[in-house]
Amino acid sequence: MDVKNKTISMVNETHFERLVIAAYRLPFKLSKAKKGYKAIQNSGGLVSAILALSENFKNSNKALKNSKIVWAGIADDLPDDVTPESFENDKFDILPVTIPQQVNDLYYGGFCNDLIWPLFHYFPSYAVFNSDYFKAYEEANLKFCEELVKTIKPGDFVWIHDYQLMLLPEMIRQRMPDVTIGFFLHIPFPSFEIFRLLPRHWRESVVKGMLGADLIGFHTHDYTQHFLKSVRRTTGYECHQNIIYTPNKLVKADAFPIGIDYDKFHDACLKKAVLIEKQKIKKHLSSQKLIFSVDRLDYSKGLLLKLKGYETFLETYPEWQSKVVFNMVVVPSRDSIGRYQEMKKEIESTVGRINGQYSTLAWRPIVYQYKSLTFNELIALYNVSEVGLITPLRDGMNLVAKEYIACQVENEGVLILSEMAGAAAEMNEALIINPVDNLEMAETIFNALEMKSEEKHARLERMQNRISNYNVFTWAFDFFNQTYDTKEQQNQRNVKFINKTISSQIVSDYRKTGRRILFLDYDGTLVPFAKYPELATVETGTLDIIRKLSADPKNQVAIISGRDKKFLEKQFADANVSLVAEHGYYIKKAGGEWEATINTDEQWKEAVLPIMNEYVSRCHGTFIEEKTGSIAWHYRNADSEFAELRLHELMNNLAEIIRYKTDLEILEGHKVLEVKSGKYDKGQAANTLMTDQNFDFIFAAGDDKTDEFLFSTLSDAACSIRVGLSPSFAKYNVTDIPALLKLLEEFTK
Ligand code: GDG
Repeated sequence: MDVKNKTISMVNETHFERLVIAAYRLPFKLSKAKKGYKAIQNSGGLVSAILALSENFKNSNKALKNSKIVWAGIADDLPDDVTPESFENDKFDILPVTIPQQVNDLYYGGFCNDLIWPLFHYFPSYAVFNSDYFKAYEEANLKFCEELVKTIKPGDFVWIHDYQLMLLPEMIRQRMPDVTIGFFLHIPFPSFEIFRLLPRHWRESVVKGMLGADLIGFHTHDYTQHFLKSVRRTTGYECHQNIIYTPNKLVKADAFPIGIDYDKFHDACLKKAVLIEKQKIKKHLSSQKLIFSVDRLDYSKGLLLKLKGYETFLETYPEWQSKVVFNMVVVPSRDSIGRYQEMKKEIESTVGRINGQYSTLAWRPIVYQYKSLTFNELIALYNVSEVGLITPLRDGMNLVAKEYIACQVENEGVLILSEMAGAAAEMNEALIINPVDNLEMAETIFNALEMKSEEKHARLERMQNRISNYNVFTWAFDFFNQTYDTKEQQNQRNVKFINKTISSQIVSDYRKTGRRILFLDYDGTLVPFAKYPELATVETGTLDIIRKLSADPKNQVAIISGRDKKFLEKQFADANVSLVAEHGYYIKKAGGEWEATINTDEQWKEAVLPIMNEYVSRCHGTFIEEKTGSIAWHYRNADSEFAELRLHELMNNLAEIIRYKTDLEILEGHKVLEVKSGKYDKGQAANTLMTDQNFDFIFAAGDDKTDEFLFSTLSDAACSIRVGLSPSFAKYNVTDIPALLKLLEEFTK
């Protein structure tokens, strides 16, 4: 079984009933038909992957048999009399999205191409910031959303593509919370330093928009990491490895380097029409070697730098003059726009200058073409050229690099590839260069031309193996599969989420029982976090619930916190509750006095305090809270990324200090690092409060790692709840504080 069929047979095991694609442009050309219009799909990689997959889904999946793939997008030159029904295509249901010209100019021409494109390709000085752009971007995404929600059904897989639709996942999610959504970004996701140039509201909307998806795909690990960092910095959501814990669900971000339809390119080299094209090219070349490049006209492609590198090569290695031809194809794009027009002029004058300087009667060093090639011409050029010169300044992936490798049927080509292309992450065996370094480019062209066949073969074979294995089908399959894996993870987590049935069960258990104890953590559980700890005071409504619970003679309520005695006493002055302060160092039974659970020698503080103080000066916005049995370093108000870095350093430093003081431990809470004696914790405090008593209902709620001591100490019969999405020993999770308070309020009714 070939790779394509193997992949497809794996895909058959996935479970969706219909595929709905949304991408800015519809990959169809319209031609007048008897009734309405015939829509002919273009031959791009994505379309062929989707087509091949859908053909095979249909053979094995009953639901898919009668369903066509839906493709939503904007149609170029849409005639006025066109309606969705008038598109004829036997494989796709086409959903044309229409956006008024004026809005589209601001949306596509403006926000997408004058802002996101330059910014995400590291050309911030080309980025245009215009508030009308963002409004149009929202409007256009909404237009897509409105069209799509009319069509989307449960069981559909919605796959949204690229930077033109970054708000769409969340817009659909708002209207259809359970639908499966994947989002794939085809361009780079830049480092946070670049991303943060977007106005705050725009960048928050972009990040939250993308997080509406279940899975977010990028071409490389680096782009994924950049995105995760931007999520942390713009939203503060917790991220562990590639999982982002948003308030409602977990979302996965990962690298899926897009592949090509390898066989299509490889096999095309042997087709008759391509052989004819090859003959034509060879006739012009005599014995000269051919260097080839094809790029869309764009500043991200580094076209002038490529010419500079080639010129340096001619200058440095004069022995190669007359023996090599560089065929530079530039595909027309956006050339009605000033910047592109200028770039084109500059390229053409540079080509003219180099040709003027080096040409002879019999030889022209550069054959420049400003046009699109036919597929057969492209394949022939890939196949015939000794060197593929692919040197973008920035590129999400660059499929040309992969296609060039696939077309090396005789294994005689060498790929020179910019390290700034996403493809470089997968293609180590190419000759990797920095496109701004013209000396390196010149030397690399020389090395490529001089390379021995064995080395060429060895390099090509490795790349061909990789690219033929992880092709466009495997890529799409991997994406679908990972999305369902993520859904599975969400579901597993949902099992722990308290839904109506579970909540009624807990309330009914509560009501049936007569000796109950309730352990409630304070910060992040009963009270939201504030900028400074003293500002996080308990609200009247919450206090009412606690009072009512503690007034019930069947209940013992214990507030179990890392806070100090004084603070807790003040917050719960008139409630009949037990208090546990400093994670269990002090316990005060309801109506009783404070008691210390241990006697610690506090000399250790002398060693720890100066280190923590040092980190207060080294990390702006952090502060120290000193308690009887512990010292805490709070970093909630510091720059989160920087604080994370300092946190690890501080932990290492502290670990050194307390290595010989085995009774001390380092405790990580919510944006706080605490050093305390390891002889007590919330779990032990809870046990103390339950000593010699039999409870038939044990309840515990908390929100951070310190509460895990409590959860893990309780018996299986206990009902424990972690506030938030983080993994936990607790039996259940609730999304947030209001959800917990709602349950506690139910107890009081
Ligand atoms: C985005 C990202 C990422 C080019 N000239 C001709 C021609 N082509 C075909 C090539 C190739 C495609 O166009 C260009 O490849 P890119 O990789 O640049 O793809 P884009 O869609 O433009 O760009 C990019 C990609 O998405 C995929 O995720 O790699 O980084 O910017 O397939 O063969 N085809 C023909 N004549 C030409 O003159 N027939």
